[in-house]
Amino acid sequence: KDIYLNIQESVSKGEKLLAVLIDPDKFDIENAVNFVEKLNQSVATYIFVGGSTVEENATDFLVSEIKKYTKLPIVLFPGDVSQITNKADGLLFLSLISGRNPEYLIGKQVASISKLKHTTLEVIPTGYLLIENGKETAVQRVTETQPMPKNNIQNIIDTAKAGELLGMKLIYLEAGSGAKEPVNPKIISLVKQELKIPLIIGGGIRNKKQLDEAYRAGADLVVIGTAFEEDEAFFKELKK
Ligand code: 1GP
Repeated sequence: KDIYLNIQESVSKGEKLLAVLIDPDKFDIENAVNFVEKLNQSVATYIFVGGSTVEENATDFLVSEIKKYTKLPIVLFPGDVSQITNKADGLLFLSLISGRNPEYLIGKQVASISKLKHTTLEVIPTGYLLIENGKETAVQRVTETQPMPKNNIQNIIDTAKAGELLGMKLIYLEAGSGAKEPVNPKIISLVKQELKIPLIIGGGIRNKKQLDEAYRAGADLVVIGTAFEEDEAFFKELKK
């Protein structure tokens, strides 16, 4: 299991990475073969699985299904402890450092340990920052935290840097699933300049132009969910 090592290697070569996010709550399991087939043919390098509100056991079932059809690493991006399953390869061990809700800073993490102990998942400590995007998102609602105002860029930079200095291995700037606007390229580039660790960007990226903008600004890995959920033709736009 060397998901993190591979991310670091790609970053050092200047390669750009793409994760397709599958939300077990929205995914049509009947369509799994077809969806994963398209995913395999695309430029995607990772499959992330997670959501803000997912039914108990739905993640476990979904991961074992998609595992049958792909060799791509499956990384959990959990909204809750119940979404941890040993069937995946890795786990983003998230702390919502943009917010001040202790549950999502450290509470859920403590609660996950008894479950994590029984897995062989590669655990990747990740500083997670929710950035204002123009409308309320599920992350904001579920975690009861405010997104960071997008015009206070210094605060975003300092928060990301604090995450790095606390020992986190990845920083994830999140606009929220289905965001009106993705994280502004200017914010991406200023945060990237300050960081030594890889930078993930997600939320509201719906076309190739926005994807390329995020990469150009300094995103190492981009996460896209909604655009694939809404139209699988988006895979074609991103052909290998
Ligand atoms: C959400 O960053 C991810 O947590 C992806 O967002 O669904 O808007 O692509 P989208």
